[in-house]
Amino acid sequence: MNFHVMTLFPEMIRNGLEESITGRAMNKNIISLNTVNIRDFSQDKHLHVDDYPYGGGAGMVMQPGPIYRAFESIKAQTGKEKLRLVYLTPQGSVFNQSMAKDFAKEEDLVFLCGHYEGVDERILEMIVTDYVSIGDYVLTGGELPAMVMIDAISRMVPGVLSNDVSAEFESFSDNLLEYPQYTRPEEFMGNKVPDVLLSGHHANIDKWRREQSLLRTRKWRPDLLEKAELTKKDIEFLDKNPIS
Ligand code: 4G1
Repeated sequence: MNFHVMTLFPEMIRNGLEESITGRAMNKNIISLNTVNIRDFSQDKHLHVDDYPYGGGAGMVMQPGPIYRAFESIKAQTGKEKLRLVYLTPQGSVFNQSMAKDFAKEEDLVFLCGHYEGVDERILEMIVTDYVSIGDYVLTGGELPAMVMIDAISRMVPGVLSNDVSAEFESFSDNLLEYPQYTRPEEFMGNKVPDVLLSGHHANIDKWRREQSLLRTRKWRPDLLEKAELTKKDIEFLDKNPIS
């Protein structure tokens, strides 16, 4: 899968994604990252890419020309006339795991990162196919949202995760929070690992983990529990264990 990112801060995107699992996936050529510096497409002698908003108001707005030409260069490079283009914006649909899976089906995916007060509306109407937000807070630019999306989408691309991790994940994309994890030592500063995990009794371990997931989801993310597919046993267990 090829990610293309139109940004004023290409280094930020590259530096963030070349580490860890996304970095390894790039080295293995399972994904690629093409950062396109919008400033390279300025035709201004001072390399400006922004100007004052018509109608007045605070701050600056990114101009349509450099973004248009940056996108044309990506179309030329891919040889594709139609490309899915995500504009990261607080006005977009809130990103989730099912969107990550859907975007992971694309061969090429283009991101446009805004800065200042945003981007001239006319170029958005011309090229954007998807308006996406990563949540409700104020940021300085769309770069971190693009990195968040690329990370989440990459791990849905076949070959990026090891087989056992992706199989494990599939069984947990079920709207429940994960159960607590423990590793060595068996006792840390007087705190022991739950006995059941040391028992070697796999049915009991699975049951305990399922119950922990149910309890945590009810306590911290009751909104998710409403979307989860609960068995009769799950419901019985929750009813027998009142909220702590
Ligand atoms: C009004 C948050 C403005 C921010 C209301 C999540 C935030 C892109 C995102 C802003 C951005 C709220 C995102 C705000 C984002 C132009 C450049 C927009 C940065 C910009 C709640 C600044 N998910 N924010 N405006 O943060 O790009 O994708």
